[in-house]
Amino acid sequence: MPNEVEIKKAICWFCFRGCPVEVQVSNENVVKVKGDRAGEEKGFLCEKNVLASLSYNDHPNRLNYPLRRIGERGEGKWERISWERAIDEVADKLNKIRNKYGAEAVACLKGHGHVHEYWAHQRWSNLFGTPNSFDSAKDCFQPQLAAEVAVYGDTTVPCLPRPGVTKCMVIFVSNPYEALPPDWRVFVEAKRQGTKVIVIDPRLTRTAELADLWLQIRPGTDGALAYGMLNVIIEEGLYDKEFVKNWCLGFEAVKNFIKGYPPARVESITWIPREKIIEAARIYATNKPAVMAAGWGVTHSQLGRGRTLSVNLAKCILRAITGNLDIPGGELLHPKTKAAFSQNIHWDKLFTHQLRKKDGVSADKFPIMSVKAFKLFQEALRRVYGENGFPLEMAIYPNISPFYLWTSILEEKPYPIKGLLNMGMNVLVTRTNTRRIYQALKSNNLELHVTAELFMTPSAMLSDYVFPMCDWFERSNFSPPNYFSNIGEQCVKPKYERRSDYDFLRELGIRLGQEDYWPEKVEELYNKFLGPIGLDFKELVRRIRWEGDKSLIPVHEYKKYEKIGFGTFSGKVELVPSLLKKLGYELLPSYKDLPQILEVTGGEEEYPLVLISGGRVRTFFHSQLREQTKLRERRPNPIMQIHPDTASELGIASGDWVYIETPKGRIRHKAEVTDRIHPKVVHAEHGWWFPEQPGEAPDLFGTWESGIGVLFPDEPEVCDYQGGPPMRAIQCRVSKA
Ligand SMILES: Nc1nc2c(c(=O)[nH]1)N[C@H]1C(S)=C(S)[C@@H](COP(=O)(O)OP(=O)(O)OC[C@H]3O[C@@H](n4cnc5c(=O)[nH]c(N)nc54)[C@H](O)[C@@H]3O)O[C@H]1N2
Ligand SMILES: Nc1nc2c(c(=O)[nH]1)N[C@H]1C(S)=C(S)[C@@H](COP(=O)(O)OP(=O)(O)OC[C@H]3O[C@@H](n4cnc5c(=O)[nH]c(N)nc54)[C@H](O)[C@@H]3O)O[C@H]1N2
Ligand code: SF4
Ligand SMILES: [Mo]
Repeated sequence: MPNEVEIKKAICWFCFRGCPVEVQVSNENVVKVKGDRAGEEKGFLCEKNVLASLSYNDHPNRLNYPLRRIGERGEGKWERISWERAIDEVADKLNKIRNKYGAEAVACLKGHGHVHEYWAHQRWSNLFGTPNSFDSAKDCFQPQLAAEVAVYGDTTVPCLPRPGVTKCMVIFVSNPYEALPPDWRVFVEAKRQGTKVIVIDPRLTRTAELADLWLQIRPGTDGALAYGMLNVIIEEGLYDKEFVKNWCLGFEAVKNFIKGYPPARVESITWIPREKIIEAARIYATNKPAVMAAGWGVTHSQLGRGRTLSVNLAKCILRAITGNLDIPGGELLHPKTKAAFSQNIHWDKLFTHQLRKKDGVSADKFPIMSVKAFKLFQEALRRVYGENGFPLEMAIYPNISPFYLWTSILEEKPYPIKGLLNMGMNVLVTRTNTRRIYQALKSNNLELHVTAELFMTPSAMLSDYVFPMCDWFERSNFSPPNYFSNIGEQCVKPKYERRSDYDFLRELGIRLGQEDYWPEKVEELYNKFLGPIGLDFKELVRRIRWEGDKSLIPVHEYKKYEKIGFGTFSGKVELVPSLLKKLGYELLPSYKDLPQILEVTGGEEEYPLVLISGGRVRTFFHSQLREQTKLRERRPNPIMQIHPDTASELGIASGDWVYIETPKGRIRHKAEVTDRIHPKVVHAEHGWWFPEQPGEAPDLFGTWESGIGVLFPDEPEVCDYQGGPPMRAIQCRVSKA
């Protein structure tokens, strides 16, 4: 007799976009996955889902039981132990570290693989008492959000164009065709309905093909371009004078500063012809409403504190002075949810314990990550949003600079870090300066390294304990503050001995004195936080997913600032934000920090090409999915793109293996010779490791062979203003392998 098929309404988490899906389940097995046509994605699924859904949940490489290391760290010798025992041992060791060195001697890593429960990890580290957490958000949206919150006390990112309404979109450092597959059609439709498109990218991507104006920029100079656009807009009087007069502070300072960035100078910095800079500025300023869509890579594409701050602030200034803030078809300020529980679910007022204790290891070097900054932000936002009304954790929660994390392990300065709890961050592959990370993870100074993972990754290989985690089929989904779109049901029971991140953290937490904070079922917590809107989780799933009830989605209220002001100290848009000034940042930084940076990244004579990395491909999500055969068949090898002129000078043809080299190391990729890239720039994919290769150290599944992190620096000089390292725009040299 055939088994009955049940349908579950879940959320795909093969990437952080979280598309709604209908999963057919039979006998606790996933038998079919379809896009949910009721969602705004209209049933769209990308190739990750289509080609990996059925092979994922019971893939032979999945981790199924807790493991304890028996050989040397990295030797690949493990024994299976029971959950009880593994958790008891880990809790005991964490406790010993806390008693001996203080809670801050344990650092928590939070990867991008499990965004739906990221709040639980933050909750755990707050309760344990450590300010040392390192989250993947640091590399992408966090620095932008922090700048926005400092300038207008709110965030717009990520804004999509509104077809038929938005007249212009500027895409800085982004390729939504690959990175946001379900939203791509919105970009295409907007263009069809007349939105002018400006794309800034050293590569002619699918997104750049859509452009009316494509600016082939020199990597790492987007801030200078934005300054140049400001120069034209202000000199030609194309800004929104009413808005500037009524709502902006600091305009005169910007106006004076920006005189130093005329198009001719900006051309020499950015390689973009001055006419195009002028044209871009005019198109943007005169086609309102306009959005700067997507673009998370903008920070890690620039080198150093000054440049990262300038690009993020200049984008905020452009949005504001052109009067595009919070108008229909423009830059929507963060859509507010009815119940402002987002911050509560993370902090639950617990962080206040931590506020009285030690700062994170990099807080004095990158003051925006300090407790002082947290308090300042809270103070500025309080007037507009109330006590806990703003999801501040998105923008600035304490997040340490990885350089100081690794050196705190290796050199015990500014104080020792002795334990690492890694929840799904494949550090060895997705971070920079792999050699330093490897040394830190191998070091005897590190007394405990625990990893919670779905697969035995290169990073998990260097752990003392590995815990097997659930995938998205095996748990429910709820992602504040987007609970209207990202809510989904559990489809199957966890297989083998896998558990959800929540259950793992809970088990560990209750052994460490956190028993009051982790109810048995995660849904109980959801219900608690949903209280203010008078619904529970089951009801919410039913109403939103099964009944398509849109009435719960708050209607956006435009220009609310006219009633309550902006969430800054002054209540105005602070073009030169007082908050960052109070933290000692140089505002409106100029483009002067290059020589100091070159010491770390290598000079142009020895390393003549500019390396960019990590442009997204639809097939993979960062370091994930390399074990999925059908996806791997589409992209079996790491690819480096190079221009035909440059390739022929170097004797390189498409399909050749090539070495890419920087002062930090050498890796090899396969060449793709293409005129879609600037002749002085090469682009290499990120996230590569080879699950089919030997995993024991030092091989670590081919980490050293093709992992892009081997090439990139992590030193504070090149880090962004929050302490995150660059992942693009360094010098390199290329040769045939
Ligand atoms: N050179 C270069 N490097 C980059 C970038 C770049 O552009 N260029 N981009 C950077 C950016 S923006 C980001 S966000 C980072 C992402 O870097 P990471 O956060 O490391 O991201 P992933 O490789 O997606 O995921 C890490 C691990 O999470 C595991 N995982 C998946 N689901 C779960 C779960 O539910 N629970 C747990 N515990 N684990 C899970 C996966 O198996 C995977 O091994 O990479 C950065 N690295
Ligand atoms: N399929 C897939 N989708 C993803 C991800 C994934 O791993 N796979 N990761 C997700 C995550 S965490 C993030 S943060 C987003 C990021 O996604 P996006 O915001 O789209 O950004 P990226 O894909 O990082 O980079 C986009 C473009 O920036 C260009 N670029 C490189 N350096 C520079 C520079 O200095 N200046 C300019 N102007 N352009 C430059 C590259 O050529 C590339 O085409 O994607 C998300 N979506
Ligand atoms: S874009 Fe693809 S991988 Fe990402 S959530 Fe949607 S279907 Fe899943
Ligand atoms: Mo990211």
